[in-house]
Amino acid sequence: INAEPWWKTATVYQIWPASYKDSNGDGFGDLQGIISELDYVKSLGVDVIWLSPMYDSPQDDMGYDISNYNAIYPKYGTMKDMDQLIDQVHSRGMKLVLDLVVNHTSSEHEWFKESRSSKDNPKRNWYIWKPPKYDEQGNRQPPNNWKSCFSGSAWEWDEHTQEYYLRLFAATQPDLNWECEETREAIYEYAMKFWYEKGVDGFRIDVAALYSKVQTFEDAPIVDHTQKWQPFGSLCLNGPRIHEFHKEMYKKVTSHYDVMTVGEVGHCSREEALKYVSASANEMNSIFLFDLVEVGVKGLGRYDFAGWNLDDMRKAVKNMSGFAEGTDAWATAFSENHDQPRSVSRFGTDKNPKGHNKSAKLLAQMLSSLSGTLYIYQGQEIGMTNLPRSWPISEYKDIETLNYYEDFKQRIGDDKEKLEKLMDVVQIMARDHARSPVQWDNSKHGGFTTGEPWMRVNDNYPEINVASQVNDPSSVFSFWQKCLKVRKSHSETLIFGDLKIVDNGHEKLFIFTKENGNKKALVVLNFSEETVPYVAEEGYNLVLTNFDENSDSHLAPYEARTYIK
Ligand code: ISL
Repeated sequence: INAEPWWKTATVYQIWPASYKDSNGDGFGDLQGIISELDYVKSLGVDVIWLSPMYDSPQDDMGYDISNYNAIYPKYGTMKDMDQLIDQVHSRGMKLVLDLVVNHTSSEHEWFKESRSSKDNPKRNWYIWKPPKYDEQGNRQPPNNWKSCFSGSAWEWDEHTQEYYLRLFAATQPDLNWECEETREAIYEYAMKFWYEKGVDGFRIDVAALYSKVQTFEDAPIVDHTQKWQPFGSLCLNGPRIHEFHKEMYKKVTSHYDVMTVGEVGHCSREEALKYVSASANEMNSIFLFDLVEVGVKGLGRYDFAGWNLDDMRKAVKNMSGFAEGTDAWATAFSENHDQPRSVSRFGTDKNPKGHNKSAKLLAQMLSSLSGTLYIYQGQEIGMTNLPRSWPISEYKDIETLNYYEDFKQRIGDDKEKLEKLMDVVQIMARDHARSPVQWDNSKHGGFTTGEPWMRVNDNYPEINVASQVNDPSSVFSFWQKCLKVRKSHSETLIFGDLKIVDNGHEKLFIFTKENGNKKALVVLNFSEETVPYVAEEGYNLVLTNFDENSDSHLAPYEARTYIK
């Protein structure tokens, strides 16, 4: 029998612990809060939960700065709570996947504390240390011009030992040195096997393409002439030993367990992507590519956002859904996560209740028709939206946004108009849009906490919340339930089919087929707020739509239909 592994047809639901549900009134989400909502999660119809970092951490990057892989952040709970969570997820027939963050640790991790203590400490080589350079004026400079993903130089000066350490993200997120075998062994042991032995079912692998740095540590080419620090590009991304490292991780750890791995890879050619995820490569089961979440991003970073059109969407969907076609690799489908704004605000509308309801459903219908393992991010199932434009920068909490804002201010000065323009883009693209607390009901703070929430709840919680949707057959939530059922019952086309775009570049309609043998699905999406003429093809059965009635001659605004033959 050619049985497919369980993770291929699975739908994964991502939980970001700080903002899911607070059980003890301290204003932070926690593990007991998650446990209390497992029946809700199960009722959506998902198979797997991916839990973002719940490890001990100073939380400079919301847990992606880990100070101990084998302990729980106290505000989230204890190891006992974690064991209970694993158990409770399993007893409901679901699986639990954790986040594996091993490109870097927190600077509070014991490994780094030792490493920074002296140049001859045995763990010195576990991180990436380099002596300074000096410019013509004799001023101390970092070893090269690499820019941090969170603005500024990627190197941090350490007074104590008079060297710089590399940190591609925050100053408190030193990069581990994957060149050192002992470091890799420790990662496998503490960050991975420890959790597999506890029964977790896989990992989402953070920045999985960044571990191998080009060892010359040379300057990156200048692509942005207005700035001193330059994107590190291929000097860190998909580096020389990256596939060797992933093969080793697979051989030494992953292959010994019945688990799934999904690597955050982001940007690369199809050829490069297949190296990570072709089954015969024995590296990772699947990867996240950023085509869809970066629709409209035209420059070097997310704030170089230029708006989007349906052509951008078509191209992204084709790249994402189709990248594994005809190979032994596997795709993923997602439009949100904890680093991305809310998709209904970006690709649909949050401006009026009807448009919001219909466009959130249209996006659900599109996403659940794409190939690969499907991912839903907390709150997406009720159509949670971006934060209001009226919120000032002081409501934003994310280090990436705040550093960018400060850096921008330093470069352009306190120019009010330009800062307002930046806020226009922040309101579309910031990571914090995904990070505001889940809106459970219409009580104070959306029922997220009985205390003061660590981050303000979106003002629209009285209108958009779980309680008002779970028993309403016309809600976004109920529609997601339907989508997931239809996806499973037509998996041969929707999950496994090859995607072909058939709309001939229509300005408002996005139409594609998913084909597998003699089975064919036809997905018709009106991405506009207008009525558009459309006559359905003969010989198909309608299996899913976001309207109660469908016309023979046109599609209503944001109408979506899936036909099967
Ligand atoms: O969101 C980004 C900045 O605009 C991305 O570049 C992001 O930093 C990148 O996708 C890596 O993300 C992952 O690693 C980061 C962490 O902050 C993100 O939350 C995580 O998903 C560092 O661990």
